[in-house]
Amino acid sequence: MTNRTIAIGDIHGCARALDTLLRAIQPTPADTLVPLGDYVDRGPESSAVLEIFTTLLSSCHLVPLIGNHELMMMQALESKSSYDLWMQCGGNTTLASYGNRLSNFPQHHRLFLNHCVKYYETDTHFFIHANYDPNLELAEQPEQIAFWQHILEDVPDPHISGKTAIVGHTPQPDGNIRDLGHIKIIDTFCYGNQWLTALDVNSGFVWKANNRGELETSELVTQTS
Ligand SMILES: [Mn+2]
Repeated sequence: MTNRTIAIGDIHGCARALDTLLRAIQPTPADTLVPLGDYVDRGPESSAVLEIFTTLLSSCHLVPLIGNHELMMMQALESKSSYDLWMQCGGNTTLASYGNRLSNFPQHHRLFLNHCVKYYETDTHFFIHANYDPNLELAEQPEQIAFWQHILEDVPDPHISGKTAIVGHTPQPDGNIRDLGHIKIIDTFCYGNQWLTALDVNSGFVWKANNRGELETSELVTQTS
């Protein structure tokens, strides 16, 4: 049995795509799964996505990252002004998936959100929701960059660790991974009728699923060494 490290891009309430992806991956206790954050908002089934992850905690090594949408949701559970911001950023769809009552938000989903971390790293890769400052240690990354800053024309240099960055957050409208060598952006715009992507970071194997239950597999070919 090989130990895989598999990153999963931004899900945004696309439970059917996530379910399709996991059926294909068939995670085992030897696998580390690193979903990159933004599990909720915009898509139709945020509640179902969190339910899938809470059950997955017992079947593999799951390291869920925090995205800006989890941040907004957790803050909305605490304060009215944050609640209004969340509603403007797609929180209304998440609320609808809980029957439009925040009081329906179950304790085990709250525990799952509290379990999410800012970043994760292996010997060769690091994982963070949005972006990074190449000159700062991972633990020192500012929130504004780590959770919010898109990667568009202005691409950060390789990180001081020398590790390859795996990020989400910046949706790729064509539904394909943006592979910049030292950075791989795997938010492939599932809620915009494109794909949800999973990447085995060591082998380059790619799974893509969508909300119609379709699945495609491929391999990243531009691995630089
Ligand atoms: Mn995001």
